[in-house]
Amino acid sequence: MHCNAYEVNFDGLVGLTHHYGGLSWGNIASQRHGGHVSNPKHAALQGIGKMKFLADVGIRQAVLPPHERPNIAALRRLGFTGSDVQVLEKARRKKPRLLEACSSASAMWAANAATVSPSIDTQDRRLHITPANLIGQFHRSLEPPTTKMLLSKIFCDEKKFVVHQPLSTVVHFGDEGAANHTRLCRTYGEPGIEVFVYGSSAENVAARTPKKFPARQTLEASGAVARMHQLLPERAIFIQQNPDAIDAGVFHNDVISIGNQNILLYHEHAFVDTPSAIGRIRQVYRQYGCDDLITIEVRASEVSLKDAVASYLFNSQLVTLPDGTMLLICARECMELEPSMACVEKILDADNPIQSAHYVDVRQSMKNGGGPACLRLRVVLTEDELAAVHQPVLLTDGLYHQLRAWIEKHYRDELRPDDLADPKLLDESRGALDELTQILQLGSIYPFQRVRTNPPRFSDLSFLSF
Ligand code: SUG
Repeated sequence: MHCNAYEVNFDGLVGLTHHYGGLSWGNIASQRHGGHVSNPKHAALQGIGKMKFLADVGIRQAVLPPHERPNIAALRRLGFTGSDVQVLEKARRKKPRLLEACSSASAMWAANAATVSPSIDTQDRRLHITPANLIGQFHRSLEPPTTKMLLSKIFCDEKKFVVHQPLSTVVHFGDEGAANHTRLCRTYGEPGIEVFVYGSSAENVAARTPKKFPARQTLEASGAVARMHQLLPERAIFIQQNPDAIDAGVFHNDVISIGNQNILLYHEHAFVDTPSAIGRIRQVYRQYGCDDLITIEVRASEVSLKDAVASYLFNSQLVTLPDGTMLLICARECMELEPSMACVEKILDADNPIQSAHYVDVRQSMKNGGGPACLRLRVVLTEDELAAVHQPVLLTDGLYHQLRAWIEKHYRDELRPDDLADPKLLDESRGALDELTQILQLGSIYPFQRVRTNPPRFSDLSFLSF
């Protein structure tokens, strides 16, 4: 069984309120940079710069729009009342941390938006998408309803795509999406095996768990996603992440391992009992992938867990170029840390399909713990499926230039946590998103647009509550 298929990268466009809230416990970069001044314009330009690079090397690329922030509706649900401006001002005075959380641009990290199984892997031969519930962190738990709505718009052909509801919003089913999921296959169009990596199990309390930082993904969530996606049970593997790695700041598996087609690159301390985990993956891959998996293990003596987290080496994007060779797209930080740089050189020198590396500047995102791979959701699509996707979100040269101009026009180049209550920021944000929905031809999707068709001004909305 084989068909022509592509991996399309859907990147989250950085939102206008991108800031450093220090919101993610267990994410070392986020903690370290909390309170720093951010540059949303730079962040958004770095993001689309990366997208353009991928498109230019021949990889299909698409865009996911930001969510509406500050999230006034969420602040209202927390008891802040009055006009929108009053809600912002009260939150700033009484609970500035909540204002920061409700203003986070965290939807940019699209690897956490959902888990995706291509149609060739599923029993009903439709592509399945489960938006992640992201219940581990309050600011991220605000994302799923908008994510579900956006994905349903983009993947709207129900004969080809299924966009599920996120899992129940309880700790038992903590789900962080594709950041803890890797698909291995010979070519994208052939059936693959899907590897789910979890941090803890709600039902197996005897299993070792991290001592310091939270495990965000549960085995129960991964199992439910695999069932919802109608994967053949023998082709879905569940592996426990090493609790010590989580305690070292590896809050998602994509910070410590990466797979693409028939390659798995991972750190020696990525999993609980890494040799037997890799043995299982190899065995299932051999049984169903008709081939041998190429595994590249990076020893702690080469790159320590600390350096892996600092450089985000394993959060590089590993992509297949049109000529069949693979390219590693690393964060600039890898160049700045000798062990990570040496490791990339060693991988390039060795006998494997990874033949080139490229370093991208996504520093604004990195300072919140989001590397190149965090910013994208991989979706394997056949020709027919690609044609059924909402076309205006696919990145063309024209769209790239339009988005650049849109960013230059609307984004601030400096943002402090205190600015989040600025009524002008709310206005700027809504005006920009309104224009973006026109560029991407998405219709009226944001709460503020359901009130009226023209971009509303905060002063006009002061009598309303969402
Ligand atoms: O969930 N950072 C995100 C980073 C997500 C990275 N994604 C992947 N590894 N796939 C998180 O911790 C920080 C926001 C702040 O502190 O302002 C934040 O949410």
